[in-house]
Amino acid sequence: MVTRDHLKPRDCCAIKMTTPPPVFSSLTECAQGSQVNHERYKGLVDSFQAKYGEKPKYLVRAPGRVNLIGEHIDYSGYGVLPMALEQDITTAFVTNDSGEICLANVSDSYSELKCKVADIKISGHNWYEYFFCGLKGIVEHFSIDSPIGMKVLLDGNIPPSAGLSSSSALVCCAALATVVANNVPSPTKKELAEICAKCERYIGTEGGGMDQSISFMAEPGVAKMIEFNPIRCSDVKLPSSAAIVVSNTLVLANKAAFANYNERVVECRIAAQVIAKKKGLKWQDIRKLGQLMEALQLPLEKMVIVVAECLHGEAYMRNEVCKFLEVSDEDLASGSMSPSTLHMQKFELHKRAAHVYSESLRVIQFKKACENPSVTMEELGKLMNESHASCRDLYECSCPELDGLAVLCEKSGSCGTRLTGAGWGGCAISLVPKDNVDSFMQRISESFYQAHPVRAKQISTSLFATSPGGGASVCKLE
Ligand code: NG1
Repeated sequence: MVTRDHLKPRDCCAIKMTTPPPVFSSLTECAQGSQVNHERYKGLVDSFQAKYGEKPKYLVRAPGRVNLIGEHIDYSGYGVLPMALEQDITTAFVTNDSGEICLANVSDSYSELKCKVADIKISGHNWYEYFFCGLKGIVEHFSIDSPIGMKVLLDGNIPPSAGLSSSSALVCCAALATVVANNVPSPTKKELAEICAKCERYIGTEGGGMDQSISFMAEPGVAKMIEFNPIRCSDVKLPSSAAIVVSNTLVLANKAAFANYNERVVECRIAAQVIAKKKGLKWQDIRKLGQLMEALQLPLEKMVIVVAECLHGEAYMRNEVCKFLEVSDEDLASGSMSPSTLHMQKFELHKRAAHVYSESLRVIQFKKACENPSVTMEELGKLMNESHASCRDLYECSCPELDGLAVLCEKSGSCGTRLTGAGWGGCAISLVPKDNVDSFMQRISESFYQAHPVRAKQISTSLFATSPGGGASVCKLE
């Protein structure tokens, strides 16, 4: 039986979380062995000088991530298992006392911006608003009265809208740069992760905190099991013979542009409330499926059964939910829904809750399997395949391209393949024996990318093997 008490954080990880992100003094240290990043950082310093006519004082980087298993469960309060990528968002900057922020990107496809830090507004989904989220989060959290002015140049190599968390990397990078620029006394990785998980919600998505946590807490060579309320983590090491290969469908997964993500958050909340009422709990106090489990004091395996007992398999119509909870339509909207989901007329409560509890169980099984020295790749791959099937059938956050790619990956030698991140496009990850990575990638290259002219052009950034990278850091330049 698995209860939440089995998930006490490892002491060493708990200590590391209470340290601030590392500060390096050279680009080489900052690149942590990545030749690609080293070259990028040098290029960024040169571009900064060419643009602003002075050398940057600092470089701050924050990585993207893949999630190995545990999709769409962080916002229900359950642990997830991500690892950081080598790809990151990096910002070079100097400070001044203008009170203004000049924000530019090395890529011409992103517009420049100059405004008073005090005047920043987060209303739409412009790229720089993710930077503003991080900046505003720090300014508000530390009650900084007159935030310092900054000239900033950004460079990123995380494919955007691909489920690899480029948006959170930008938020985390901006937050850490704001901390350094304003001399905020050493916030810890944990504190920064909490602030960034909150402030990215200014954009309008009700995320759970996985992406910001791994961006700060990642360490080279290990994936992390991250748990919430409060945020904590422990190391998970994949078998030494295992490699992770990322393949991007190139179907853009821009969750801020659609309500799908927040709709799932609302369905999970209402599912928890309906079950709570059925079980005689004060349902108004329950907001998350994780909270419901705690209130019922049951293990995850039992929660899967509770879902089947308490919720019917059809979608619940809005008036049916109101009637059952004995609330008016307005009260349901204001108490359980969110501004971008007010249009919802039906709710898939059974499917969503069944996914959350079974996926949470798979995360724990995956972690335990990794701790077993005789674990097989097939065992881990099976959990990943089951996770993908659950995302596809119960959570309905896959898409035909991801499903098709998963089938190709299986035929090409993957032990397990699943979508990673929010889904509805973006990337799949595959667990592949290290010895077979080249042949696996060759097959996917031929069957998925070369056969398609648009995909073929982007293959070099879309299909790659990866291993766990380090977390956000600062580089102090002279
Ligand atoms: P991405 O893949 O970055 O859209 C989102 C959420 C995560 C998590 C996953 C699904 C944000 C910033 N990120 O990730 O918290 O819920 O979806 O597992 O909202």
